[in-house]
Amino acid sequence: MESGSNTVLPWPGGRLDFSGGCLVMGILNVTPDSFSDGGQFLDAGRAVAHGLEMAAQGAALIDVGGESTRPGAQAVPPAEQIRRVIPIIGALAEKTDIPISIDTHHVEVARAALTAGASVLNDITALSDKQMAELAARQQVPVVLMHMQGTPATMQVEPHYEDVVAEVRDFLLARCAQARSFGIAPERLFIDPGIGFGKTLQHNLLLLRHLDAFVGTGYRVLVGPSRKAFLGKLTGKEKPADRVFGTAATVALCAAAGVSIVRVHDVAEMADVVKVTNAILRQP
Ligand code: HH2
Repeated sequence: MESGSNTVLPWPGGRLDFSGGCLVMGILNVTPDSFSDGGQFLDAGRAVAHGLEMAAQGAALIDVGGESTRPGAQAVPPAEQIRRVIPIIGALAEKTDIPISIDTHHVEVARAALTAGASVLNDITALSDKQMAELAARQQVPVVLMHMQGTPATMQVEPHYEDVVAEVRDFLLARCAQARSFGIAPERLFIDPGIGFGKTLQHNLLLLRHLDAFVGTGYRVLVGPSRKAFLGKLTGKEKPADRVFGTAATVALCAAAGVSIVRVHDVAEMADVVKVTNAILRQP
């Protein structure tokens, strides 16, 4: 399978240009309890301003979510997610041209978000709900398929794999095959190893060490290492906001490995990291 990772990806309602290398996705969590930016963007005005700020800082797309999926997080009903995210997606879609993705595994939320102006689905359950697959196929929008062992409530309780890289890759390939059977075009599929989702420190390191196993599938790859707990374990930085340099190391590695999108909180900083890494690898 060849997704044409060096090319432009157009779809109804959006377009991403991968010809310069890795792109940055800015995170906008409209939640009271996200592990890093919880409570910062519950106010709609602040959320929209932050989204526009990330666009100005070099984000190629913005990922809006209304439910924290940090370890131990409680599920948020779809109606509450809709109440949180839809006004923000609507306002952002009016004010910026960059694609907006919706971070949800609930089809009701995804449907409302696409109607409000989002045009990418980011599903941490990799289309476990077939209605989500039908929606993506019908609307011809790109979809991020992420791997998770367990659920956010339980995933960090003794995660276990025989061979984490092979198991995560095979899971994602199976979900891609399923997505294609619903009629989703392969170039619109992004695979994501799900850093921190049912993974120990060692599992996360192995996945990041072997990104070639994911890039080599031919599907475009998205990775979300930003400020996560494994970086705190390695650096001793307890506060997520202090993990920017740790994040930068992983982002440079992702860009060098051929990852198409990195999902990050610190857009200005990571846009520079990606720019320099892309230039070293690609400019004549
Ligand atoms: N990580 C988080 C949420 N959504 N989506 C994808 N595709 N990949 C990821 O790695 C990923 C994701 C968790 O990070 P964050 O949104 O910052 O925190 P929280 O879930 O607490 O809102």
